[in-house]
Amino acid sequence: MTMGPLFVTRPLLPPLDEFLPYLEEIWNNGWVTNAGTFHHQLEAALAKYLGVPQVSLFANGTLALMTALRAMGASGEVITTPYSFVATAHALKWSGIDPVFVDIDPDTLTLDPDLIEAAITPRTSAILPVHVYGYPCQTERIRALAERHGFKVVYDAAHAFGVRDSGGSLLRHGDLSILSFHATKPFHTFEGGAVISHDPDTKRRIDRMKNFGFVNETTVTEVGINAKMNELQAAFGLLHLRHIDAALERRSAIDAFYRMHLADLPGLQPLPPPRVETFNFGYCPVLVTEDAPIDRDTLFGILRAQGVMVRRYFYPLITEFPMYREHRGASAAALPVAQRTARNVLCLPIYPQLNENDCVRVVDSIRTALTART
Ligand code: T4K
Repeated sequence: MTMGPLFVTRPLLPPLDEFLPYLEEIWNNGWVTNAGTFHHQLEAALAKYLGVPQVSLFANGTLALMTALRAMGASGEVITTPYSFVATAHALKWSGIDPVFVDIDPDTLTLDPDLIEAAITPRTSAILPVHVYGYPCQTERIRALAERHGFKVVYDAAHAFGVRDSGGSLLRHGDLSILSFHATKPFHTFEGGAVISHDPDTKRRIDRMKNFGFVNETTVTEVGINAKMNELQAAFGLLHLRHIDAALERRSAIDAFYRMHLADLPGLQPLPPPRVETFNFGYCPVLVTEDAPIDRDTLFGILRAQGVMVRRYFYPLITEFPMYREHRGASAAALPVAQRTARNVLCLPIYPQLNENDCVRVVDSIRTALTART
């Protein structure tokens, strides 16, 4: 029997006939983009679901991040993490801002607040931490530090859809947060994203910025961009929301299955569960420890050869890409924790459509690879 590939993720696609009524409505009213009905409905539905005051929808997470940084007046240098998807740094660089890299803390794999102070210069304007894999940053320490220095904080919360800590949504932290609704995310709109703000004035400004800066037909008050989410994306988002709780529950069960069946394996260490009230299980990262019988890349090769399409999010580090190598903080010696994590991490397949046999296949492949050599 041949077995197809098990990808690291697959987009959730509800039955097509559930999407058709939305399409019919779009076809009937002829409104496909520029703040249509579904756009407004999804903003309201997401604000309610996420427990946040203001949601501005975007065409994707990268444009949401670029707009958020600009809205906060970020310029000069912004302190950020090397352990993220490259879009985090690209959003800065594309906007003419120099990313300054600081190492991550080994428990949460997020920006280490102890190291931020030493990276500050007169050019620093903001901090851009990432809730990587949905694991919360040390938000209180970052807030205190930013307040002390008068910095803005924009959270790259691309991975943090629906994550809540004891005080509520993780998205309440910082001046702004951004989400990604890319097809690879637990909640997606094919492509998409959002900026989460805390007051109506900021939301209005962000909404203007994503629509060329238009206030009305004849007035443009600032340099804007076209970063709007269209009606097909928004309609799909409304449909996806109807399925999200069941999908997150299934993800949680898969995570628990892996944790249980991989627990006794020498050389493999799942990340400790995050200290949150609600999690989204968007990723399932494990670390191949230094004492493992084979190294991470050997295990990666064996699993991929068997169709278990694990990924090395986030390897290489952003600082290893040529356009970031010379930036402040980018030297390997300054980033020991990020270097070690990028060298050891593997993300296992996790998405609601995985069935029990698929999960057993993932576990068995890893177990065989790691124990065959001991
Ligand atoms: N900040 C952070 C921290 C981020 O992680 C991201 C994006 C952003 C900002 C920017 O947000 P966006 O502008 O993207 O909204 C993926 C995604 O493209 C990217 O959104 C995501 N982070 C990043 C972590 O992962 P790739 O290059 O790994 O995706 P790809 O095409 O290899 O897909 C992974 C697997 O998913 C495939 O092997 C199979 C499956 N897949 C994928 C697609 C696109 C499907 O089954 N169907 C599909 O349509 O970047």
